[in-house]
Amino acid sequence: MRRFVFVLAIGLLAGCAPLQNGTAMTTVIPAPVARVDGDGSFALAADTTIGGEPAVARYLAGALRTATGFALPVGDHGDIELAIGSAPAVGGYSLTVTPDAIRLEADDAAGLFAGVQTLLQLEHDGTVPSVAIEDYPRFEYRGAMLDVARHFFTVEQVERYIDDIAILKFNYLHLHLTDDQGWRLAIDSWPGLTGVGASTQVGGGGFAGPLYYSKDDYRAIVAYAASRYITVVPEIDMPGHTNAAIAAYPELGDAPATPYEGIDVGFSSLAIGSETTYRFVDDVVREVAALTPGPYIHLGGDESHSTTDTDFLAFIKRATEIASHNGKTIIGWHEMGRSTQLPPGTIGQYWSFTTPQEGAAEQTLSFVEQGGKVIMSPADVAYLDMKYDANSPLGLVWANGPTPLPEAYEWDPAAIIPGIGDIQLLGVEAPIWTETIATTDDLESMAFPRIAATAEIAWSPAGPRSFAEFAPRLAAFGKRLDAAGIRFYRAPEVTWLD
Ligand code: TNX
Repeated sequence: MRRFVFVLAIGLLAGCAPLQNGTAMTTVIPAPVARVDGDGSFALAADTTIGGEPAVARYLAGALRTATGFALPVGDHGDIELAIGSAPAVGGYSLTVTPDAIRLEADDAAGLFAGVQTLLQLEHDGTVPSVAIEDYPRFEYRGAMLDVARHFFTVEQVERYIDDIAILKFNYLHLHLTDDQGWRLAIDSWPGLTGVGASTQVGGGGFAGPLYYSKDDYRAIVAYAASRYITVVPEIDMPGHTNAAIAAYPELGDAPATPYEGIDVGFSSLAIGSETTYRFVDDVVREVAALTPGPYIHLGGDESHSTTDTDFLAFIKRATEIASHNGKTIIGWHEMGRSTQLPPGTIGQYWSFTTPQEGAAEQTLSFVEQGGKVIMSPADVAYLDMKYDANSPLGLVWANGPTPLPEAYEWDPAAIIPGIGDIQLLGVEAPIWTETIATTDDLESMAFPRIAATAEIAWSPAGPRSFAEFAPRLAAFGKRLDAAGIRFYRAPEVTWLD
């Protein structure tokens, strides 16, 4: 413990020092808690061995093969040792690099995986600088959300995004699976949801295969995410954002609906007074819960502008009761906090601005008052589908205009709602809505580099944060994105390296 406090103190001092020439290339995003640089470096060679926890060791070998060309052997023990032992704190790891050996230690494989991401960012031209790092996350929940309803993304595309976010130590992928434009997950008891309900997307056709995941497809996504120590959070958005379901089953709505290819929100609602609706909720939630090894299921609840207040409250009470009987902790967008009858421990996801808009702070505090925690996704800084500037070819501007990169970095989730600090926060999430985003290139160039800013806010100790300090680290990170073939927007506030 004493050693750790010492290392921490030095690390914090080091964090304040200006970057030395050359050091910039081996900086890490998200910034670790404590780092002390040593002399010399570890040189990777064709006969360097990797040992310890086998799954993470194999992942590391694969990543180093891409980075260096060496196919390093993996065995019980190695020059690079991934040891299950103790961690400085939950979710964390310690990493020691000397010219002779690399040792990574954590209390589980997920912690080692986080440490491996640090190691991979330190590696440069086949060498890793001598260093001692002690690191752990500020927040337990570090999420990225992908909207596969407005535009569908295939299993392969989602797996690529999982790889993209894994390098930034995200550990949750929230999939927005249903919306007005499409229902994207097969539900055996209501097959029409992925018939008529998945017949289109924003802008209509232009897509060859089916616009939904079979259950096996979905299991493949969940398993792939797990191989990157990422837990999938499925979202079934209700009672609004349900045009696709109603188009498939008119009895679910008060009025008939047809498949929708536009980008308006707030025009659909499930029929609140009909028992069929609750049979539907029960069937869907049961089948989705059965596909979900993780603890959470997201029930939406946002922008239900076509549902009266009384109906909304009645629906949320019944739908959340049904869902909690399926053994999952519920997450809802902050409007769900209008209800004072939530199952205890329900998590609220805040999507208003860094200055809360009408009612949003109260609705979010309601989750805390009912024993739950909060995930922060302030739309004006954490929404990856906002334009970077007025000239961005993709993206929207409704959340207080474009979100330039520095704005995505210089905010603190514990400083938005009085009464919601680190203790009340489960974590931070960066959503990407896909009304204007249809391809992997679109997705990556909108997400990166802003998602690196959100990752640091979710993982690294609380600020003060300065974009001037972040920018050179991001420039170095840009080289890694180039090497990985990840498209990113060369934001003008950073001097990118050639
Ligand atoms: C608001 S924020 C939405 C989504 C849209 C998004 C576009 C929230 C919970 N709902 O339905 O896709 O804006 O940025």
